[in-house]
This record gives sequence, C-alpha cells and structure tokens, in this order.
Amino acid sequence: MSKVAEVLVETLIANGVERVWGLPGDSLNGVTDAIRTRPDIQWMHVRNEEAAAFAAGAEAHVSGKLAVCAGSCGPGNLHLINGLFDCQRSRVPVLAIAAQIPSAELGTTYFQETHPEQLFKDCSDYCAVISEPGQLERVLPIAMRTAIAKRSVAVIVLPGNIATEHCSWQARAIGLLKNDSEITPSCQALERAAEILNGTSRVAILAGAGCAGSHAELVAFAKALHAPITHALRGKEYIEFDNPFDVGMSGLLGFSSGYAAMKNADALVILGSDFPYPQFFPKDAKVVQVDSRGEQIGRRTHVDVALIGTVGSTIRALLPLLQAKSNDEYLKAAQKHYASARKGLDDLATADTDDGPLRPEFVARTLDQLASQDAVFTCDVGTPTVWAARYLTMNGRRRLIGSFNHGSMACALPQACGAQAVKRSRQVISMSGDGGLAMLMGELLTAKQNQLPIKVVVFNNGALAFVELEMKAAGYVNFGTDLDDPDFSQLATSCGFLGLRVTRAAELQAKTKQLLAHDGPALLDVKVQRQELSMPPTITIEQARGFGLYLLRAVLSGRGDEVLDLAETNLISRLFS
Ligand SMILES: Cc1cc2nc3c(=O)[nH]c(=O)nc-3n(C[C@H](O)[C@H](O)[C@H](O)COP(=O)(O)OP(=O)(O)OC[C@H]3O[C@@H](n4cnc5c(N)ncnc54)[C@H](O)[C@@H]3O)c2cc1C
Ligand SMILES: Cc1ncc(C[n+]2csc(CCOP(=O)(O)OP(=O)(O)O)c2C)c(N)n1
Repeated sequence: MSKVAEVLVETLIANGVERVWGLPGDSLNGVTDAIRTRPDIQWMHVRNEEAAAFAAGAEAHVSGKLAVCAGSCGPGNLHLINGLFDCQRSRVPVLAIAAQIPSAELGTTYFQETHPEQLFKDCSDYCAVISEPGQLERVLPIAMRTAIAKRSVAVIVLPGNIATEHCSWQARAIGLLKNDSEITPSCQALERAAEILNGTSRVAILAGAGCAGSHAELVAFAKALHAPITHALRGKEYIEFDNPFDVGMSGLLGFSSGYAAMKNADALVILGSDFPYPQFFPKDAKVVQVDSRGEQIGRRTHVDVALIGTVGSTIRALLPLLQAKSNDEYLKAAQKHYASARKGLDDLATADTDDGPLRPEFVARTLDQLASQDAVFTCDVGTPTVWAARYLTMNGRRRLIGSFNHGSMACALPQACGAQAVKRSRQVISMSGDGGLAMLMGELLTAKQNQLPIKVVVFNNGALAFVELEMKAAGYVNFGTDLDDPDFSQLATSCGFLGLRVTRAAELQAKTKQLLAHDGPALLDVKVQRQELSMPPTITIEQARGFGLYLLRAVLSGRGDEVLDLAETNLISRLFS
C-alpha cells in the first residue's frame, strides 16, 4: 500500500503537473519525500513561500496548465497567501498544498497552529481540510477540477500525519487539462446587442484579457463596426499586435487616445475586460458587455445588453447580425489621435541625459528593441508597470505578466522564475523596481539554485517612486519613500548571477545586449531618474490641485531642490500644459 503523499504526487503527475514550488517543513516533509523519489516531477525550492505562489501563477499563465505550490504548517503556508491572491485575481489555475499540524493537536493552540480553511477562504475558490486518508481520493480531483474550470486557486489543507498514512486508493487522471469551453449567448440577447450597434456610427471597443485566442474575431468585429479598440492592461499581450484598430491602452497610465475613444463613443462594447476604473467610462453611451462569467458584467459601468459568452464565439454569432457601416470618421479620428499620443510618448524614450540617471522610458524602449521576439516579460507593480505598458511591443508571441489585478509589489522576480521553468531556452525578463526587488531579493537564489537563466533589469530610482507620485498627486510631501539601496549588480554577482550596472545612457545598449546574451541568470542595475512622471491622459481638478499643494508644501518645508528637480524632468510643464 502507498502513502497518501505518494498517491497525491502520483495524481499530480497523472494530470500533467511537472513541478511543485515550495519550501519544506516538518508537516510537509511527507509530500517533499514523495517528490524526491520521482524523476517525473520537480521540487522547485524557493526562499519565501510567497514567491512559490507567484511562480506557480506565472507558470500557469504561460503554460495554460494547472501549477502547484506548497507550504508547511502555520507560517509556511501563511506566506503563500499574498501570491495566491494574485493567482486568483489573475484567473490562473493553481493548486496550493497547505500542510497542517498533526490532526490530533488541532484546537489546542499547538505550535504553529493556524486555521488555513479560514485564512485561505478569500484567496481561493475551493478549500478543504483532509481529516482522513481516504478523503483525498475525491477531494484532490475536486480541488484540481475547480482550479482548472474556474481558472482560480484551490487549496488542500493536509495534516502532516495524514500525508504519511497508508491508503488504498489509486492515482488517476481527472479528464480536464484546461477550461477551453466556448459559450455563445442566446439569439435574443445577440439581437438586442446588434440593434444597438446597428443604430449608431460612433462605436468603441474596450477589449481585455478575455480576448486571448480571439484576435482574428476581434479585428473582424472592429472592421465591421469601424470601431477603435482601446484595451485594458491585461489584454495588452492579446490585442495590441497586428491590429490597425488599436488606439492604445486606457486608464491613468494609458494613452489619451484610448481614453478619448471610449469617452466620446455613442456605443461601447466591452469584450472580456474587467477594467476597474469607472471614471474612464462614457456616461451616456449605450453599453454592450461580453464576459464568460456573467457576474463580472456591469461591475464598472451601466450595461444595456449583457452577453454571457466567450469573446470568440460571441463575435462569430454577432457578426452576421451587423449591418455594414459606411461612416468611418470616428475610427479615423481615433487612429490619428493615437498616432500623436504614441509619438508624444516615443519622444520621451530618448537618451537625452549624457551623464547621470537615465530616462526609464529609454531603458524600457531599449529592452523592447533588444529582447527576443518570443520573450516573456514580467514587471513589478510601481513604475515598471508603466514602462512595460507603454514601451513593450507585443507581437502575439511575447508575453507580459504582472500583478495587475491584485497589485502586489515584488511579483516580477518570482513570476520570472515561474515562467522560465516552463522553458529554460526562452528569454524571460523581469522588469524590477528597486523596492520590488529588495522585497523578495532571496528569489535571486531561487533562480540560481534551480538553474533558471532569468534576466533581471532593475529600474533603480532610489525610491518607492510610484508612491511618491501618488503622494504628490494627493498633496502630501514625500515621506517614507527613500530607499538606501545596495549595488544590486554586486549583490547579484554574489548570488551567482552575471551582475552588470549602467549609470550613463551611452552604456545601456551594450550592457543590455550582454545581459540578454548571457547563458545563465543575469542582472542589470540601471540608475534611472526618480521623478519621471507617468503622465495620466486626464488629470482631474483634484489631482491638479494636489500637485499645486505639493509644490507649496515642498517650498514651505524647505525642499526647494526637489521642486527644481521636478521642473527639470518637465513634470510641471507636462502637467499643466
Ligand atoms: C500600478 C498599476 C497601474 C495600472 N494602471 C492601469 C491603467 O492605466 N490601465 C489599465 O487598463 N490597467 C491598469 N492596471 C491594471 C488594472 O488594475 C487591471 O488589471 C486591468 O485593467 C484589467 O485588465 P483586463 O480587463 O484585461 O483583465 P481582467 O480584469 O482579468 O478581466 C478579464 C475579464 O475577461 C473575462 N474573460 C476571461 N476569459 C474570457 C473569455 N474567453 N471570453 C469572455 N470573457 C472572458 C473575465 O471573466 C474577466 O471579467 C494597472 C495596474 C497596476 C498594478
Ligand atoms: C506588497 C505591497 N506593498 C506596498 C504596495 C504599495 N506600493 C505600490 S507601488 C510601490 C512602490 C514600488 O517601488 P519600486 O519597486 O521601487 O518601484 P518604483 O515605483 O520606485 O519604480 C508601493 C510601495 C504594494 N502595491 N504592494
């Protein structure tokens, strides 16, 4: 008879799981020991379990398959939680094994006792406690199917003593590798949508991550409607490429053209997007929204027709109901606006500083130009998200991963590890903030130890720069945002990376090439400007007032130098022009 942990591992293997991310501890030792003896599944040792969850999420994002992470009882699995929130919000299938203290001790406030079934509730769609060996035979497949079908997180809470007991059940495949079912809305609902779309000439499309795999349908739809397409950030990798209708991302970090296209439309079609900012939606337009999960519809703006369906099949069903449109003025104007907004941002991506910190836009643009055509990019929450959104060119083969819905710092490095594990020969680049890198810096060792040849570019501005912008916008004087950083290149060198550093624009090209060509993990620490602004396409009176107040306070508090710096990086003129 096999042990529970052995059958658990056998079940994972039978369902295509190739690795488990985690960190051992006594309650988990039965599981790690079962992995140790199997050549067909890998233990991916991390330095912090939070990274295990981020890595598993990125693995699932790139592979489209179920990924697994594990933590020991109490603090071990508590560390998983932040990363699991990210997996759940990004809708990637992840199974977490949360080891638990011996079952006989439960309820006694035993050493490391926590209640994962409560703690993991909010970051998962399924969480079950195993209280006897036979239970896992049904619970494990349910957990795996839930994670795959809902593209979400499922958690199994497994006491260490049960993992090492014997059981009589066998591993088997669950018959579901990914959720690729298609849903088509009813004819009546489609007709109501067509009526709206046929009745107006100014239609805009807001497209999101739900358009993955439906690029051809999306472009055909926009063509039929003469509609500009603005996208939400998570849709960037699926929408922007080979798309003459794309007018840029919307949102505070987006393009004014994306904002205008949506705001001035008479009808808006939302396709597979949960774009979270209500103030960017048009007030009076008719709205048709397509989402495979009905409960997502209408969460951000009013909706006239709700179509519960997958994007591709819904468009295929809707297209024959649309009347040909003759007027393409709205589209043309939006495309023109996009060209000028794009140029405005391109103009910022220059090496105009001979000495001293580089423009981060220039760093991102250089990376974009030198990276391979199938590179996977990960980016930290903070200004690296801005540079990735604006300066990376997607082409249908490149991928972009970040903590876009959960918004957690420090995601980029562990996500790079997760993406790299899927294919070691693929180029994987982490666009890290100096704050973000420092937060999970131990994961450099994870990359080295697991032979993951990731490339890390540190946008080193010596600050929590995104927060500084937020503080400025709200009228606060910067406080608590300085970072006393090490030389990350030296630090990376001592971790077994190739460590490189750039402090002048003239060095960037050669060092980036060296970074990307290195056969192994490598890190490039780039000194970038601290005050570079991620200019929003629309600034509210309140925000403008906030900046004014910031300047006043800065002067009053004797920080005139900083105001001068701000002026030099053109913040003021760009804001108020
Ligand atoms: C610092 C920071 C700044 C940001 N600034 C911006 C910004 O300026 N602009 C911006 O856009 N984002 C920004 N974001 C990201 C933002 O928070 C959201 O993550 C993003 O807008 C959501 O993108 P989405 O709608 O494509 O993806 P999701 O929120 O994941 O929504 C996808 C939707 O598609 C549905 N779906 C999935 N598959 C299908 C299918 N096959 N058919 C139909 N429906 C499907 C899902 O149910 C879901 O409702 C920022 C994030 C950070 C961290
Ligand atoms: C775990 C976590 N803590 C705090 C925040 C709030 N926050 C958002 S961006 C940011 C600054 C990130 O700094 P850094 O990684 O250096 O990037 P920068 O913006 O400076 O380029 C902070 C603190 C967060 N999103 N996540």
